[in-house]
Amino acid sequence: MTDRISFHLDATDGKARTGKIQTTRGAIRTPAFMPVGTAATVKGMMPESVRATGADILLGNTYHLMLRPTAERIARLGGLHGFMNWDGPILTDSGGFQVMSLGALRKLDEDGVTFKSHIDGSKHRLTPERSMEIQALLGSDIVMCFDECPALPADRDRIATSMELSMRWAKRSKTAFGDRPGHALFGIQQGGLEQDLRAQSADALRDIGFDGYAIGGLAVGEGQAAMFDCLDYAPDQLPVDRPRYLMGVGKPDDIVGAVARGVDMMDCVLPSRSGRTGQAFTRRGVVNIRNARHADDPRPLDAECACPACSSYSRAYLHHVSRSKEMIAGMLLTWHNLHYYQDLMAGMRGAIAAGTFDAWQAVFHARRAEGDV
Ligand code: PRF
Ligand code: ZN
Repeated sequence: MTDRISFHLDATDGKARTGKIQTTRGAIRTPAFMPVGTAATVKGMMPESVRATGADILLGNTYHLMLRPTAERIARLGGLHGFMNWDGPILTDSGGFQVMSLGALRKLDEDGVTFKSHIDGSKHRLTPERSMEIQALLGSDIVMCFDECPALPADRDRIATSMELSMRWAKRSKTAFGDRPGHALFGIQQGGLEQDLRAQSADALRDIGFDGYAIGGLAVGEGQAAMFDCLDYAPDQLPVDRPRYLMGVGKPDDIVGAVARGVDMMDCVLPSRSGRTGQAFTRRGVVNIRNARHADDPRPLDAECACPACSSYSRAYLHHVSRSKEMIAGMLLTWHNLHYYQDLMAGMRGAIAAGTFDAWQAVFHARRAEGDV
């Protein structure tokens, strides 16, 4: 055990990498998928079940937790890990992105952003300093810089101005974070789809110096082809010896494409959110369990999946409880989806270590193309 978060690469295959991030609360095997536990819970899942899917780390949100139950209350109760009964590492997002997507009457200035809560309309303010304070109160293991991210498409001037502001906020985030042994601070690259702005952003972050580097500002409306074009160069602009985290991505094929381009960590609400609406991710693509064709189907959702939903229940049962909006439907489908995502990551880690990632990707795409039969 060390009091520093360290990153060790075990193998590379093309641009794809596999390794470990060592934290005081355990190792994170990379490429890693982080389930989203926005409000101190991965919706519908007990933390031990999330762990059983193969997750090494969870993501939490400054924005939601500062509004309810507040960071100060969580700190008084001993921190987020104990509060939510998850003893593994937690990464927290810094709030800026969620303010922009969820908050009302947002007002952005050089110092920070003022907004109204989506819960009760109350007025709040976030600055880089306050975001660092909240993430420290939560006890987050990996803290994210406070940044700003325009939705795409946006014009180049807007993207440049916003990126420059985010870089000034990155500097303030680093100063406010200070020196906290055992806790890591990640910078966030911005710059939209402009290669030179991404390079400027990467240089600015590297000059400040962070424990890891995120790629922000993608998966905000540009589509997969444009995102992949950006990922053809963006990871290469970041330090090779630090983890690279692609924020808020994505569908299984987005994740595979990102890993192939040199990304080490990802998070997305998709597997948990889709589970609650009857969507299942499988080796043969997306299955909508509410579709009438499953009503009499005694087969498991995915015969190759070892999760509880697939080992103990039929498609007919999952169809019935999902259509009936029973709580167990969201629980079982979320469990399956998170298990599938973690199997996907484990498969990629194994293939990268074996030097067979190209062949692995070919099988991944071929099986999806066969479809659910
Ligand atoms: N910044 C932060 N969080 C994020 C993003 C970002 O750009 C994204 C973009 N996909 C998701 N979450 N701080
Ligand atoms: Zn399953």
